[in-house]
Amino acid sequence: MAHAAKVLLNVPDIKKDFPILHRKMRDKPLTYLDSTATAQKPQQVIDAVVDFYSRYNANVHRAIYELGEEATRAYEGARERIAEFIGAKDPMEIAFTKSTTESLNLVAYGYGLKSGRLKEGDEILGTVLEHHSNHVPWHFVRDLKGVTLKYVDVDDEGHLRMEQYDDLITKRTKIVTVAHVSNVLGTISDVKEIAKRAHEVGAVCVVDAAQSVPHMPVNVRALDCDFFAFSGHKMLGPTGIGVLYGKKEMLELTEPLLGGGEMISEVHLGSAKWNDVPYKFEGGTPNIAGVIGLGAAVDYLAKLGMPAVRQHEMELTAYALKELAAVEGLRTYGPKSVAERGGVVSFTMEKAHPHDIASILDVEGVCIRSGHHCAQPLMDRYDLAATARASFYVYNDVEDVDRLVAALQKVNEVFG
Ligand code: C6P
Repeated sequence: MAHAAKVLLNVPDIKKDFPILHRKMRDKPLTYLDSTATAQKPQQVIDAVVDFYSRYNANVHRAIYELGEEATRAYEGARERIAEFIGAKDPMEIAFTKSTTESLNLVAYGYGLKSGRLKEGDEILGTVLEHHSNHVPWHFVRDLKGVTLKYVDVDDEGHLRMEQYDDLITKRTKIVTVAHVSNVLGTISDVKEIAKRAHEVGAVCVVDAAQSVPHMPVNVRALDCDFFAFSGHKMLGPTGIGVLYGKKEMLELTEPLLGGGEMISEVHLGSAKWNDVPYKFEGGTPNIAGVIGLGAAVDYLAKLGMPAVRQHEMELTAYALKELAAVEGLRTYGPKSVAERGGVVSFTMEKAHPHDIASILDVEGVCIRSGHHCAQPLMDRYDLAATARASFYVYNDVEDVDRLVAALQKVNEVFG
């Protein structure tokens, strides 16, 4: 098969950094095409975590002894590099959580429910392409505060219908929330424009950046969003570590979720005063190894260069869309132009259910996801129960796409 895609990343060298990619799956080379669910980890990240536990494991922000200070320096150093990676003005605008899910819940509870800024009758505007983690927390706010939830639709190709913001944003809108990149369609949202529209009526803009930060250059200051949530495990880092970026003044308005050690400046029997931002959100012993591992992941991605990562994924996606179009009975979803989408391709096949597709691919050592991808409202919008989904990252190349396509031909053979 002709390998048309020209890549800027040196994928053979990158693959060498990922030990898991050298194992066999069902006696076949492992073809991992599910990085949208979670990314694989380079040795550099694994080593950073092992190094912490082997050489300087201690609690952070508490110890006077050198070992504890070493751990604290590594923890806070990672915060600084993560802040720089997303263009935050100040590392104190980075709060550590366990995931995108927790970050979005923190905004919903801490800003939406507890800050006193939302009143009955106010409106929250989302979109139909959100992941469940950017739907359900707002359901909680609706049920407890009596606010109204509204949604911007997508067109048949999966673009947000931007003209709907004209009508759906009103004087009562207090929060406008959107996924930066859809985990199903790959659609890239115009966050800068959406944040501008939100600010025109004094609303805040909350961005689910789970699928953008790992895959493209982002700059929260240029986007001018108020909150920005993402997960470490989708960007080569460990599981169990997430980030909530917030403009300093927004984090100050947000109430903490977890009460406990380190999140306070003083506690008496009847009262407590919160610590400064972002520490008031980091109650209890944090995921120190996770933060340090995420710092190493950010170093790894910064070294590759995020413009190159994005270019690589665009070229690979263009190649995949072309090759998939030649598979009989296969239909892809999402924007046609790779400039408007991330490196994720959802598809269905005429003869096989997505779960059957994924099972047959598994026999070939090809890992893809099938199902509703935690985006059931989007599935409803297209009248689909499920799709199959392949997603690409820095360690994927055209050979991986070729193996995917060859395995899909087998699906057609099996289903006649
Ligand atoms: N999407 C997928 O296979 P957590 O699980 O908290 O790290 O991330 C949640 C999340 C939020 N927003 C978007 C856009 C996402 O894609 C995800 C996770 C995975 O599509 C697992 S369901």
